[in-house]
Amino acid sequence: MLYPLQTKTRDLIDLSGIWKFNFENEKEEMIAVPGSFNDQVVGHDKKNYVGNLIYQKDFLIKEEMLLNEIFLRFGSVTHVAKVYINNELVGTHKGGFTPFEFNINKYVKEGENRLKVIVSNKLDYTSLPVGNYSNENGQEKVDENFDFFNYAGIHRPVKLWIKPKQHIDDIVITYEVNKNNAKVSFDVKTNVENPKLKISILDEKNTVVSTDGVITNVRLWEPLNAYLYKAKVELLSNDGKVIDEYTEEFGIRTVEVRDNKFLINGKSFYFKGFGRHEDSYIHGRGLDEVLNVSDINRMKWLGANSFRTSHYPYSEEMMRLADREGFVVIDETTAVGLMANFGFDLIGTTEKKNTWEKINTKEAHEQVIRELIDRDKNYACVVMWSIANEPSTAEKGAYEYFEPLFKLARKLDKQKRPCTFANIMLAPVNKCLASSLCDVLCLNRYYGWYVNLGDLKVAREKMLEELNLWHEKYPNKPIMFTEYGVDTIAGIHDIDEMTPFSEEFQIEYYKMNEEVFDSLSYFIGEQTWNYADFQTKYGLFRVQGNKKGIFTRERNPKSIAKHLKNRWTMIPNYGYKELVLEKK
Ligand code: BDP
Repeated sequence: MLYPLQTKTRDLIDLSGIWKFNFENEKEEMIAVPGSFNDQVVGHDKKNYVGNLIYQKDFLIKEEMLLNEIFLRFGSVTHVAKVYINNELVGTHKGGFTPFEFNINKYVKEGENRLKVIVSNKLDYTSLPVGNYSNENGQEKVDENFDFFNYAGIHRPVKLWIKPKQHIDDIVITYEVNKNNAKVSFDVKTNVENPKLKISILDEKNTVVSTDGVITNVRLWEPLNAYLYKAKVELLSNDGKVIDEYTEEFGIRTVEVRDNKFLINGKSFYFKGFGRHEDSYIHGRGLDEVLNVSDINRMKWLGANSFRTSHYPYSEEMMRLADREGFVVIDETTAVGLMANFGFDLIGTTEKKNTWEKINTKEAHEQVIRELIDRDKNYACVVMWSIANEPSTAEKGAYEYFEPLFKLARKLDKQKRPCTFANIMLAPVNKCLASSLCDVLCLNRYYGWYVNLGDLKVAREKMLEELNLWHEKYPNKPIMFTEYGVDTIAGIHDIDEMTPFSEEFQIEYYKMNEEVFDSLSYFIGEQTWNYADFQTKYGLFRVQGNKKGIFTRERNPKSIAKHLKNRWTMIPNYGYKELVLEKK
């Protein structure tokens, strides 16, 4: 799916701003779009409302617009959107984190038109993420089956995208790199039979470097040193006139998993970075480009080179920033909460929960894989797909659930990126039934926090023991941590550095983890949990949310930031393991 841009042949109208808003059968108020509704309204009941949210906005259609195809495009609506124009149903979309668009020519008239979006924030055992839904005497509730607040609303921009009648629908980019040269292939989809196309590749100075897909002396996209070419695609009429034009930026890099290594451009890459959330004060999960830019800059300041889009596809705007800045991204679907009766403490029991009989998320899961790959397929920054976060893979049925989903992702991604999922501590090597499907073993581990709290010595031994068992079973699969961390309340200090929640303990915990990472040749990356503190549902383990951030929710650094900065600025993107093990 193409990102909405204005081009010589296309217009774009942004409907962001103040919309009319009401909870079903309640009085109208104002709401800003994009943004979560929850922290724009005031009061516990409103913030936690479950049901239908009604958004309305008037927009203008000019006569000449009707000569073209008018698309109404949503960056995302969380979680279900029913879209009406002038009271007629235009379409429905389920899934709160991927874009969708409808052709609306049939529904609009010249002049004023009324757009209405009925948004549902309901989650249950058929949706992703998974929620525990209840309805007692008309009182609807969603208890999140995951550890972040169920922010909802129109989270990303809404745009009218005016395209020519005959137009380009999509561009799929693949390439082969051979020494200094690359051969790029374009699969261009249009709504025209036997389209006449002209494709040129331009460099960053806008010089045409190729008209046949071959780039000599190719400049590769490198971590934190991105280079983006432009594919200018023109759809021509029989007499050679340009009917439609779209320019897609793209980087060229190779990705391969081989012999315990994650190779980018043939060199062994070390991931340093974060699991993050799209989360901030007031905006909730709504697109905030100021926040995105400042987060990218803070991550760079720390020496990070990567992040995982935990636990849902991030905005297209963030993906484009990452692509431009050279951030390496593990791109995750919305599949979180795939464990019946999820609790906060992770200690849980391995008692039979029958997750794979109880949940019914297959359809939603296939859809999000399709939509995510369709949206992000051309980004060089995306180096791996994460099919899920912490699913209950120790339970019978997990392999059967995941095998077809991995197959689907591998079939859909023409760039053939590696695939993984983030493994939960409750599914260690001798219990996890789905890890064989992964190209890289991504582990979320909390030794010294959820287990062995306050005894980092034992925690270290247990962690090392577990990692070595994974390596024994899968000697060729590289291993990384996609989560590790401890809740830390900024400003709490203690001379006893083993005191949980203190800034001192957070540092000790990280040091212990790092010593283990640095001793293992097959260990290829560290992504902390979390980049910043974030909002969750209420819980005895949560003090106004999850406090495992390296930064506070306001984006101020905790003491650990300095420690990480010192470490990460010394770790090169490539060849770290060779370097650190040689030193020993
Ligand atoms: C893992 C989850 C993550 C949580 C984290 C935690 O993947 O969403 O926020 O642990 O407990 O279970 O902090």
